[in-house]
Amino acid sequence: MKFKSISKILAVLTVFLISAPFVSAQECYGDGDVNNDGISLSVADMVALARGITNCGYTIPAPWGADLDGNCIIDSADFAIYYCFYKTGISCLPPGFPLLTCCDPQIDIAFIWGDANGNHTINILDVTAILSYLYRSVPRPDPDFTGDANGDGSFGILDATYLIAYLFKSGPAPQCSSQFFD
Ligand SMILES: [Ca+2]
Ligand SMILES: [Ca+2]
Ligand SMILES: [Ca+2]
Ligand SMILES: [Ca+2]
Repeated sequence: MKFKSISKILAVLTVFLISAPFVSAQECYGDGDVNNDGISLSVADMVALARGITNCGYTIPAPWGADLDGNCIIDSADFAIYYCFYKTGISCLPPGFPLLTCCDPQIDIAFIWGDANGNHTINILDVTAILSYLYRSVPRPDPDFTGDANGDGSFGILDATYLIAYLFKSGPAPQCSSQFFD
C-alpha cells in the first residue's frame, strides 16, 4: 500500500515536471548588434555605440550587443574594439567572441560633442584645436567625430566658428550628428 502511494506521488510529480514551462534566465551576448537590426558589427552599429556613449541623449537599442569585452559596462573600451574592427578587421575582437554579458549594462558617457581636443570640456582650447588641425597640420584625434561641432557630418572652419558663437555669443550648443567620420 505504502509502495503504491509513493508510486502515485512519483507519477504525479513526473507529470508536473514534464508539463511545467521551462523557465531559464535570459542570456545576453556582446555580439556587436548595437542597433538591433540583426546584423552585427556594421558601421551603423558603431555609429549607434558612438552616439550612445556621447552626450547626445541617444538611447542604444540593444546595449548588451555593444559590450564586446563582456564587462557589463558600455564605454570607450568597447568603442575602441569596434573602431579597431572597423579599421583592421576580425583580429580586434576578443577571444571567444561573442562574450556573455549582462542584459542591462551600465552606460558610461565617454565623449562630449564639440570637445574637439578630447579633454571632456568645451572651451576656447577646442577652437584652437580645430584651427590647429585645419591649418597647422596637427594630427586630429582618431576618431574625432565630436569635433564636428555644428553636426553637419564634416569637419571644417565652420565648426570653429560654431564653437566661438556658442562660447562667446550665446549661440546654440554643439549639435550631435547621426553621421560618423574619422
Ligand atoms: Ca546591427
Ligand atoms: Ca564593456
Ligand atoms: Ca575640450
Ligand atoms: Ca562640421
